Amino acid sequence: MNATTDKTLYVKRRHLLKQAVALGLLPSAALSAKEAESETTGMEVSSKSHVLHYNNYYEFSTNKEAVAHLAKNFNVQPWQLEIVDGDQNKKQFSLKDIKSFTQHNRTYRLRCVEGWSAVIPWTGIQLRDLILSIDSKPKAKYLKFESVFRPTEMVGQRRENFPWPYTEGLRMDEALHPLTLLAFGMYDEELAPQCGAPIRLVVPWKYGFKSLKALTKITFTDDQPAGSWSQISPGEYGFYANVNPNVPHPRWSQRKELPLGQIRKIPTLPFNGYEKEVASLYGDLDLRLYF
Ligand SMILES: Nc1nc2c(c(=O)[nH]1)N[C@H]1C(S)=C(S)[C@@H](COP(=O)(O)O)O[C@H]1N2
Ligand SMILES: [Mo]
Repeated sequence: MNATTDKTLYVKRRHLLKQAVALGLLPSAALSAKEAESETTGMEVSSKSHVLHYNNYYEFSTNKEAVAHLAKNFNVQPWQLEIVDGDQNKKQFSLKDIKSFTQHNRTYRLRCVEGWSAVIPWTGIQLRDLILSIDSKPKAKYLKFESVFRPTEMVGQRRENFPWPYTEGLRMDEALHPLTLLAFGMYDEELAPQCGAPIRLVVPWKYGFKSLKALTKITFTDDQPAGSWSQISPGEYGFYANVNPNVPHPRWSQRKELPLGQIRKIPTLPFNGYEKEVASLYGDLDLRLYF
């Protein structure tokens, strides 16, 4: 075998490996951290300072630039994540328990329904690994996710015009998809408080509001959970919230997005660029009706 063939094979193998990682079929540990960050995605990672200082986190403030400061002293230790699977099965997980599952580094796009976006390198576990450790054949149709309620520490929660705690839901197959993460790190550091420390959900093909921060409770349920935003305004924020440039928000178009730190908008991609991986979850579902 000559050197050229060798190199071609190597490149091919790396390419396949990267594809497998990007699809969530292999842990990104199969690649070096740097490759996992940039090459699997071909996306430019957003600068950390932008991601840390422009946040949606209504528990603290509706002013995105004020969240970092207000969340600075948020107490994340000790932390318990409670998982309720029927009346009989309740389990508590510490952060240490969560971190003991296989860890993954994944760089994902995050697309806020408001029209801005970021590319963030997360560290976390696949939610599926946690779910399947509790119930290897989950029968419930949905999972309901709840954030912490701590109005003494979270000044925004003293406002009563929001249905606290912040709540979201996923269909079980969405929750079990390998792309769905529970993140506890970003940029190779602990998750910042303003970004949802100590644990948050990350569902990269859905609008950012589905990626709930400061997760404390997951409930298995057969009833489709009403997320906080769909409770407030069901005509604007649906249960699915799959990123979709073809379905405008009632008050603005979703065709484009402004990446944090940039001055030019870029086209928004169906399923936020994860169409190949997740479109099959939705089969014939009319995504204009089920937005
Ligand atoms: N608990 C909680 N989770 C939340 C929110 C929130 O207000 N409270 N905002 C959501 C919205 S609208 C977006 S776009 C993302 C923003 O994540 P980031 O600030 O880390 O970029 O978090 C989501 N998760
Ligand atoms: Mo958002």
